[in-house]
Amino acid sequence: MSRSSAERLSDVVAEALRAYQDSFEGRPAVAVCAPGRVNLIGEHTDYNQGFVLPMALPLVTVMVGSKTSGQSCSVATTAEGADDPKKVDFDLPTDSAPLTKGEPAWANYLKGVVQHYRAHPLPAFKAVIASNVPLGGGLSSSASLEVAVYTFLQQLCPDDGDKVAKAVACQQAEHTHAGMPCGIMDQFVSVLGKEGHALLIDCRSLDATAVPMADPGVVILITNSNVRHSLTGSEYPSRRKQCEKAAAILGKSSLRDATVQDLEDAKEKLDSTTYRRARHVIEEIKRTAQAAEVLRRGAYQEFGKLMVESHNSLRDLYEVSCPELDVLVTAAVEVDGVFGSRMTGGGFGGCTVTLLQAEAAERTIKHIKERYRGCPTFYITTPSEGARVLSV
Ligand code: GAF
Repeated sequence: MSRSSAERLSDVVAEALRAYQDSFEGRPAVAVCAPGRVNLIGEHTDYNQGFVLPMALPLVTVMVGSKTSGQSCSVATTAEGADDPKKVDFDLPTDSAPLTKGEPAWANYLKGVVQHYRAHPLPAFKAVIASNVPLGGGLSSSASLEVAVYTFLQQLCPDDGDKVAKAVACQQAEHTHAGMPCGIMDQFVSVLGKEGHALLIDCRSLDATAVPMADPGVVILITNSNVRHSLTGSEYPSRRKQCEKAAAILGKSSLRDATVQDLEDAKEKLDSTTYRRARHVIEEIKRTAQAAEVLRRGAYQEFGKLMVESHNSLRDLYEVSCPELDVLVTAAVEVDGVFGSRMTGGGFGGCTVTLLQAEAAERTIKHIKERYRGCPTFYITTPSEGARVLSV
């Protein structure tokens, strides 16, 4: 926590360079990185075409490598938690032989992005991936990997530079090769994140507005519960289906177009689970637009209140929280100087995000440690830049 983000980035780059030397010898021609993210508010709204308000983190996935001749690519990973084998070889895709998913799981993100890359012909390459985004911690380790791979490929075979299309291609990779029907938030902010700003993303138009967060007296504390419940795999797609069902019953193309009044009018046609899911989404979309406006004014108390409302709604209506996240949020908001706290990301474990006065950070961490039975990890953080090319 005491290390600066620049130091942490150079650690990951050094690790990638060492692994490259071990695996392939020499120095790579290209180095890039792409950040993980934390979402301040607007949860499970992206696939309902609503608003989200994430920011890019100083935690990144780095990819270093070089072009090679022929058709065969070779990529190794040093990322903690990646399944075996840590090195894969595969041929560039062709129309008759596309890259398909398989094992190891970490390589599916890589192969998915190669398959969905938007410019041709791609040369073969050898590369190493390293990351300090905690895997499965709800800080978008997957999106940061996808966006790092895409950014790397751009250096080998430039595309048209359309950043939104880049995010969409990475989202497609996650759908087809990781089997996760995610929304656009994580890939979008990993590509377009802006230092010192959160991004208010309209997930319908795919427009984003940067909201400044440069008050030195206010910080973001991320607390990783270090738990991941196995429900995640099936629950996310099922939530998505419930939302689609609710929208169809309300006669809307998405819940973005629905109001609480529409929901009340149709209450008799909805089972209680579908009603609660839709209620969360409709209110969360409204809360997120309001939160961005409040943040712009520096009204942190109001912002904090909206964060807590969001958490309660995710816990009670959307049912994606878990006891560990609830304890972390309750503990955080007990501390003087904390504006608000909530779970962040898909849920069922992972992290909470807390907005607080900088001077309250130490006592908040101490208090959470006393109240939480598990082994939390803390990051005090500020908004960072999206994917970028590094010098080698
Ligand atoms: C995951 C998904 F990948 C995002 O698209 C988003 O839906 C989020 O869960 C919940 O807000 O991170």
